[in-house]
Amino acid sequence: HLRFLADRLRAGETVFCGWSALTDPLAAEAMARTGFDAVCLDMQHGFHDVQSLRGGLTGIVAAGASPVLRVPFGGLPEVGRGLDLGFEVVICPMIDSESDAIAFARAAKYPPLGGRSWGPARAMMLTGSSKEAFLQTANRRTLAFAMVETREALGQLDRILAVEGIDGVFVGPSDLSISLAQGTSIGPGVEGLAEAIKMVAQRAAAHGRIAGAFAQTREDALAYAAAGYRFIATGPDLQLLAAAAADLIRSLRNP
Ligand code: 3PY
Ligand code: MG
Repeated sequence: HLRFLADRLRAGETVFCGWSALTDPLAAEAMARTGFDAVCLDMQHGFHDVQSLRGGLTGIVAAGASPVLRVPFGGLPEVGRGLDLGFEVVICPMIDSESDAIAFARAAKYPPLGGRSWGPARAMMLTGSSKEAFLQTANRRTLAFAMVETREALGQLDRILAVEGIDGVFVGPSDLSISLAQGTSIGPGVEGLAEAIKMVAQRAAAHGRIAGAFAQTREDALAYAAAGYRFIATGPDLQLLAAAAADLIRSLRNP
């Protein structure tokens, strides 16, 4: 593809990212072929592992979309492995404090922003650059998104956003709702969730960072875009498949 997702987001474009839980590379490729700007392979709640990332990334890139990775909880080793494979964006779950954010940035960025370790053989094939050129451009070509999905993270939001090497935040509304409701409830109706979602976009903009969020529904995706979110992920492949199948069988039983 002509431009990296980082360039498009920094230019202020709104990008939509499909979400893949299924490890068959055709699932991610099918989403990438539909016109999504990017597709995220999910190692946290999806079924992806280091093996399935390779084929999934190949399908996404072949379809002209940008490859995005969500690492597992605490998955700092997977941050470097994912970037070495050529993922353009890495999303890290449950970044609750400034020190979590610093550890994530350290894994995702080469010095002076961090301490990423060298070994991007596959990523260099994709960018076609020399070692020197790769090293000089990697920190700005790739994006580190810290997930804000707890009450603690909201409390430290400005400090998380100020960490050099954190390019953006990514709201997980399910976990954030559980945290705000102290485990008594989940979902968009939880008190304080809507305000928190608006506030995160404003604070991100104030720090010159990118606001991203996971949207459960089409309506949420459009509301996030209107609230200033620029990286909007939605539609896990497994759920889309199940929903389309449910519609089809319902319409066949009740023609
Ligand atoms: C959440 O809503 O908690 C998420 O992590 C979305 O992927
Ligand atoms: Mg979550």
